[in-house]
Amino acid sequence: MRPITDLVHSRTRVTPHYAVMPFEGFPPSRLPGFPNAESYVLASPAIGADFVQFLIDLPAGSAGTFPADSELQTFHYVLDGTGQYNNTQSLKPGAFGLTTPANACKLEAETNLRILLLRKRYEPTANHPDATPLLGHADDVEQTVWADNPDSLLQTLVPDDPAFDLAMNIFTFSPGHGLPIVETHVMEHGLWFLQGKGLYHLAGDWMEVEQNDFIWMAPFCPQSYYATGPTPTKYLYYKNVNRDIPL
Ligand code: UGY
Ligand code: MN
Repeated sequence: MRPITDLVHSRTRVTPHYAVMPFEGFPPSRLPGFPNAESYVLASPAIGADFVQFLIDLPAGSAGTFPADSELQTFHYVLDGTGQYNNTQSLKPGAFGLTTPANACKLEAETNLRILLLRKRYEPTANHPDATPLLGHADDVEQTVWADNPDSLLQTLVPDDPAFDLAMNIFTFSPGHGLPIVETHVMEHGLWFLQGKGLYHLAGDWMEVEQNDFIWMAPFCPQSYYATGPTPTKYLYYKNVNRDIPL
């Protein structure tokens, strides 16, 4: 919270095509499965998104659960702290996983745990009637050179495989580098700014963005980015992929 003597000027902007929302503007709420946690809804159908994204602060010694569900898969990514996921994964910054709808997603905090969660309805296909689970750590995911530029590196935390209907990627851009074009595509994005700062082009607006900002981009939102100094940019973003477009 800012001192009461400061002005309340904000970079927050919500439009039909995109939203830039610095974290300071989100009030915490409680989720039924996470009664001890401060939960922040970053994106939901209320803004036009076809997914829900949360940031959850789970205090040390407490736990939270999304119960098994017939439709919703849950992706988790640890921003800070330590804990356990379903008694099968040690949580620390960079740990991630995908829980299929058939399973509960239980998170236990050993130290204060700050975690990003994204929930999406799984879209079955003939070859992949059921969602596929996944566990990993960002440090173990290869950084590949993107767009022939060694100063722009991409990590695909969820493999680019038809078994998965979502991508969760981390971009790392050296200062001065970014997306070399304005891209426009049917996929949505939910983007959490992990590190650094820069300029995001969103539907014709150039927006200053930095660590702890959240950006939602609607389908066909024209978008581009370049990092400004002095540290590299890192952002984690969601994208719906690998499925037909329902008509
Ligand atoms: O994968 C993407 O669509 C990515 N290039 N978009 C973005 O970073 N805004
Ligand atoms: Mn994109």
